[in-house]
Amino acid sequence: MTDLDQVRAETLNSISAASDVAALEQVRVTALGKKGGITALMRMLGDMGADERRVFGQQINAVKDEVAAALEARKIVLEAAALDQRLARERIDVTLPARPEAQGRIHPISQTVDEVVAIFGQMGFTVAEGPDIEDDFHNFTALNFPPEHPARLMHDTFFLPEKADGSRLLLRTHTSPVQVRTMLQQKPPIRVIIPGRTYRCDSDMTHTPMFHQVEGLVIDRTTNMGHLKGCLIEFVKTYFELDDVPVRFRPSFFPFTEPSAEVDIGCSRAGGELKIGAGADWLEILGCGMVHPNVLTNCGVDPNEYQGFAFGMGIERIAMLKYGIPDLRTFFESDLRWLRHYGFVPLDLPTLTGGLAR
Ligand code: 2NL
Repeated sequence: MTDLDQVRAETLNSISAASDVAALEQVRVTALGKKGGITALMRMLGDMGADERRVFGQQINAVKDEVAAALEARKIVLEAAALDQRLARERIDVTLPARPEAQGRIHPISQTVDEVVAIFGQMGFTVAEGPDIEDDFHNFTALNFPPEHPARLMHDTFFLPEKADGSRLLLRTHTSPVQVRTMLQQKPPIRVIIPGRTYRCDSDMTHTPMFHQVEGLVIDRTTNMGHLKGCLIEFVKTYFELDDVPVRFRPSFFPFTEPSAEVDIGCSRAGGELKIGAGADWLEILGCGMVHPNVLTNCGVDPNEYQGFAFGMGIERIAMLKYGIPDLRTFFESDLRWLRHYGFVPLDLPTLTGGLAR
């Protein structure tokens, strides 16, 4: 047996014995690499005479081709085996039952915001957000609160320490400054709702220093009181999941709207139990009005071209009414037993087709 026969036989044996792609690569290097057996034989060609070199050269090339083909064939087999192993290892039985139900609960505030967003989203509103820390212009001045007007005091504002220039930032007392920012940034038509935290220095049975509001704003060339009424009546029916609920618009006052109204819905308090829907009594649920021309002007919107309506409501209040939560202060006590009782399952997202709350 010549050296070539021996290298050929050993290499082909090692190829069939290689148990994975890495071992196979090692075999290739041992035969064909710089210091490989076949490579060493090829170096001998240089010392041969022309006839001998031609014969040996052909033999060695044939062996190289044979080895290359064997390497390739073995590689395909080993790669397929490796893939099979990996598929077996990563196998997932998709028919297994889902994991046990999540223990966490969605807080009624988040749930209510999600429901309100779903309802107004369907009507074509987008959601906007803004900073909790505001300045006097966005929270008061732009909204037509006269300077030193008692309305500013009415809001029981939390102020931050005074700055060198005498001005002081504040915690927003309503979400309206976000509408101001929206009007300053976007051109009409505008349809936005703004859910968010608000702050007032007030704490008793029915007030917490931090609470939540959703406000809405619609601005277009011909937006009118009829649009406001239609939009809010539709909202109330969808939110309380009642086909027929009496709605009353009662004249009111806000510095930023003219005319202004408060919206009451029908209810019954017979037997000491509150039931929303037809009944002898009324329940106030939100405030609204046509945006005051001064506010439009302050926000860069020409009141001779555009008009709009706005509304605002307290999230805690509408959550308490819908879900029968009797005490406002329990919202922020972080009591897990309360959350297990009043909270919502994370995957039950509110949709108008699937049901708002389940
Ligand atoms: C309420 C009443 C309201 C608004 C909020 C608003 C915002 C801009 C211009 C005009 Cl930028 N109005 N917001 C209007 C009417 C009522 O809230 O009872 N909130 C809890």
